[in-house]
Amino acid sequence: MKALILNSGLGRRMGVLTSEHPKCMTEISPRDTILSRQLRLLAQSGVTDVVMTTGYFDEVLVQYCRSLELPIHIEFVNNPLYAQTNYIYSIYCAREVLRDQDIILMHGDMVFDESVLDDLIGSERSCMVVSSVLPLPEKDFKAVLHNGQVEKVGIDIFAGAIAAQPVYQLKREDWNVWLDAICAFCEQDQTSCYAENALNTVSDHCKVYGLDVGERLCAEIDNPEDLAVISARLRELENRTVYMCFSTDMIHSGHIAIIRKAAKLGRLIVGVLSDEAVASYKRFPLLPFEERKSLFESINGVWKVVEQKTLSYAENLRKLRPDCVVHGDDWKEGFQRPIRDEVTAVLSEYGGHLVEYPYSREGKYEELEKASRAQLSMPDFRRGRLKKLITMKGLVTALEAHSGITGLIAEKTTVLQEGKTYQFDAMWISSLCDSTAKGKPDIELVDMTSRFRTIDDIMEVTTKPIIFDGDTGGLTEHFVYTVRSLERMGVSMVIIEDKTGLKKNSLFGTEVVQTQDSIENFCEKIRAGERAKKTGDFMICARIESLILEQGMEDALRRAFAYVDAGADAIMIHSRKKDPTEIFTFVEKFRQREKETPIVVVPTSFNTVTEEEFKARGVNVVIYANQLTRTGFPAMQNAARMILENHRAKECDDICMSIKDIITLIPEE
Ligand code: SPV
Ligand code: MG
Repeated sequence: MKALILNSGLGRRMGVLTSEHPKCMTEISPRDTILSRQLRLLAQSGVTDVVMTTGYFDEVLVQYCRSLELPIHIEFVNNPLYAQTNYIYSIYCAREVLRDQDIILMHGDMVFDESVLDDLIGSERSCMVVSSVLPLPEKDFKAVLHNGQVEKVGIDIFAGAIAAQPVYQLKREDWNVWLDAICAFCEQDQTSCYAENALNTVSDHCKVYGLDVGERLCAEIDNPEDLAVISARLRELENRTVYMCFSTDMIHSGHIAIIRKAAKLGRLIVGVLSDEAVASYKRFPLLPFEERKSLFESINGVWKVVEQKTLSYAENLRKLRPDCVVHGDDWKEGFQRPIRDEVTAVLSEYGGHLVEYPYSREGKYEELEKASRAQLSMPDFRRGRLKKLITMKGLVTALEAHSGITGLIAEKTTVLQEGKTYQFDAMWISSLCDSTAKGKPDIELVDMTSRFRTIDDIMEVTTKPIIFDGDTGGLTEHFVYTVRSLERMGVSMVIIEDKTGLKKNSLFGTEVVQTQDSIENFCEKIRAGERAKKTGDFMICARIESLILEQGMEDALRRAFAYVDAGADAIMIHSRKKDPTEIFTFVEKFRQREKETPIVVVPTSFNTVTEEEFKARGVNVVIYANQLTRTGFPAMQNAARMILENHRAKECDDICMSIKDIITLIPEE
């Protein structure tokens, strides 16, 4: 595709402004003349072949074009009769280099928005810029359309006409028809009319359609008043800001394409979601915030990068007041809908607007996303994430999982509330639930090999960090092997409780005989475990049973500090009271001396306390230890009973998942 720019004319109405150079060299902004802007935009749109007709100050014009050093090839064609003829004759002079081409035709005094040029170039059929919203100009071009097709163009036609601009995209076959008509006109000495006069004689065969650009900028500069108006309009355009938000850590061609489009609307500010927001929204980011920020900073067209701390755009929009927000149209439905509604509401507070482009989820993106999920599930990636999440969020939550399917539930369940998404951060492999699933009591009867098998089943289908219930840790000599195995598998934390002998579940409390280990013994076990560790990522958490075994607060605190001194990476305080007071007291007293070591709680009994309150008090990990087991098995018992009672399965159908749902629950790779 070639561009034809008509620059032969005298530009008389510009007065002194054209006393030393042609009109197209008039400055319209600190960085551009009319011509440099046209050429720059053409080059950016990939049109690098230009035919330029010259006449008035032709030498000056040629020198000027060279000085611009744009990646464009320009063929200059002089119209020696420029003072006596109109541009129809300039085109005639250039006919040999114009025939049999798709052409972008524009007058040398046209200034237009970049998006107008994009639409023009992107048009599948020949077209001319028109505007159905602008008033009819007194002296300039107007067009009459029939079924969208241009029937007639001229300056004197008013009836049934709309405003038009001499900017065209012409497909080769249409252009050849028009060019032949131009040649016929010139060969009959009709050289002082418009080229459009020739077009009007062949509009039946030269099918040019109106490209309605509405209010977008596309105007010619004829006189100093036009210049003032258009320069002001450009200043406004160039100061416009556009906002987009990204959560991705993988930039692909789809992102680049939408960034390019957005950058054409103004100076593009990219909001990069904080690590915490990404982790709560989809998955743990492969690249930390700073790296994702640099990625966007290095993309051409991005003016500025800022942090967006939540899924909600409101804070950044109120601060930055961008003229528009750009997004794919996929968020009109689904869980992002409330976020979109909020964006629309905030934009309307100050007159900003939303621009949405059709969104198509690329297969390539799905592939990349799958690959990063696979990476997140690898032991080295998974292991370190619990520590990072604790640092990032202050408080993390873990849900019990005892099989592949319960692992998937912990992995995939998300809830959207008031523009925020919530999901569990980690999984807890409970000794109680693992044993229960195997029909065994929670007395360290299920051996480590079997427990590791459970971990493996879960790891195979999930990516989230794992906290393993290590019971008492067994003999110190055995515990060191457990630590190494868990660490190698990619588990993030093992929690061992300070009991010894035949362990029973803590929720029995003192109803059964349970023996607490001595501080010395347990500290030695912690030290041995710490020595066995190979990475700084893996955490050993010491669980204090003093409150369960009614040994009092002093004992609990003494043990907690001793365990921290022995090297424990975290401590867990347990209680079976409904009233959370003793937990709160412990946390408060522990935090008075120990600011950093993470505190873990399992609020099965004291379950009225919210995560927010735990966080405010200084707790770092909340484990929901057995809720999937306690809800799943009663449902099964109920179904079994119903079948027995009715001697058939029909009655329990209503409480069953459909066969289709169960088959599609787990998609195949
Ligand atoms: C488990 O889930 O196995 C635990 C927590 O150890 S508790 O059952 O509360 O002791
Ligand atoms: Mg347990």
